[in-house]
Amino acid sequence: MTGKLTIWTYDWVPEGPRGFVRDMRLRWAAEEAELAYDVRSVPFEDRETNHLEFQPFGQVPFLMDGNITIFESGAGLLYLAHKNEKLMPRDSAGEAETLQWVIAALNSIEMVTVPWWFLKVTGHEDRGLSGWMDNRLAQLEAVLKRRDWLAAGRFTVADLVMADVLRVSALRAHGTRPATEAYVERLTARPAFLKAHSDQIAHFAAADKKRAKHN
Ligand SMILES: N[C@@H](CCC(=O)N[C@@H](CS)C(=O)NCC(=O)O)C(=O)O
Repeated sequence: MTGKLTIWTYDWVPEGPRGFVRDMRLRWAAEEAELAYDVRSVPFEDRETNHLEFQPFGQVPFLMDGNITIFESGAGLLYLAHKNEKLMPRDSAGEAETLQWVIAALNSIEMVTVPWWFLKVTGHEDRGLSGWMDNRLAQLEAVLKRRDWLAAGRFTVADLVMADVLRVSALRAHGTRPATEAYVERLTARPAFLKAHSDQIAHFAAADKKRAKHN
């Protein structure tokens, strides 16, 4: 499919998650690959029921490309990676490396960092999660000590999603991992990240203004 992509996010979110809502991943990838896109919104209120035909968990983001709709930010990233070589190399070895690190970011790192963060903010008992997470992050630190990029010796969508998982402030403040910190800093200094980030902040700031007018 060609033509303009549509990245869907919420029409508004509270201050806390701004800059971290996962449409960031799709915006960032589209910016890196110079793919044309629009951003559209579903209401944050009643999110659990109001767009289940596109995202069965009532979450964002999801992506539309012509008559194709795809949910899960990781799936959206891989879909975009197939459109543009800047996000994933075209040789089989490079593609395999990219795929494995995208899944590792989501299924080995984020699967522990998100619950860890959630227990921390809700004040619930850790139940050993910190030890599990610290071990994973130390293993990743050892990898990042040896190389600048996760896959294929170059920037790929695997770095994009891994950096997005790792850039959460509470995580960066927890422990000392110099190679990981340098990696996150380097990735989040990329112009495509900065553009995606400021666009997301502007999207929710515009929503504040609209709300203020209506109240
Ligand atoms: N695994 C999903 C997670 C999506 C997700 O957690 N989205 C958040 C925003 S970043 C959301 O919609 N939260 C509202 C909710 O869960 O009700 C993905 O990566 O797309």
